[in-house]
Amino acid sequence: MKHIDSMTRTTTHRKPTSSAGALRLIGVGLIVGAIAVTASACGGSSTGAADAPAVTTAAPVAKTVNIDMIGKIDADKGPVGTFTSKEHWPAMAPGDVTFAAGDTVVLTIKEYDDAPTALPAGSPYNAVAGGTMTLDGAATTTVSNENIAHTFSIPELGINVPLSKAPDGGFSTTVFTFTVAKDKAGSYTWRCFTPCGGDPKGMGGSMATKGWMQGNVVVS
Ligand SMILES: [Cu+2]
Repeated sequence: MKHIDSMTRTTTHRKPTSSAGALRLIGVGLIVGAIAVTASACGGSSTGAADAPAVTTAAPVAKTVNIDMIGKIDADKGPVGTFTSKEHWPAMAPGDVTFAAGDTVVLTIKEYDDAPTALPAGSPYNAVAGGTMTLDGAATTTVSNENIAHTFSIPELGINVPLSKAPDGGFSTTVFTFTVAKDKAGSYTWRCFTPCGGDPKGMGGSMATKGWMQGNVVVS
């Protein structure tokens, strides 16, 4: 309304040369006022009419996606339902995960494996990468070799989630929050980098088998 007032004042405060001229100037003032009201109805910006199509075709608002995984153990101990019953074959379930690029993904992993598996000295996989992480509710940026059991890693996306061993008879809870850029949609493989598999180097068996210590990641 302030805009209209200033327009009207500027127009009607001119000194008319005749009564007919005064009426004409007031009429112009009303037309200018009407145009100002129209512009305000489009959002009030100076380019309201030009902006309108862009607003109606804007991309959908990114959503938050929750994904839950369980880190299973290979021996017959711990809570029922978390065993793989295959010696040296720990697993993460479900093996495959799907989410959309641009979404905020909250990945919650309950790790039941209570045995640490150290990474080689100097490994980058002790450190959190590609998002933020809490371990049992506390902000965490790295997990030491004394505590690390597995990792959930997607190297192509710069994502690494070091998973802490479970307390005796329980589980650790890791919550990792991340967003994959829109131009990174595609198919990837997540894998574990601790040498937790069955061969002498710890990289065989479950480590080399999808659905166990690796799986598919589909970013739509
Ligand atoms: Cu592992």
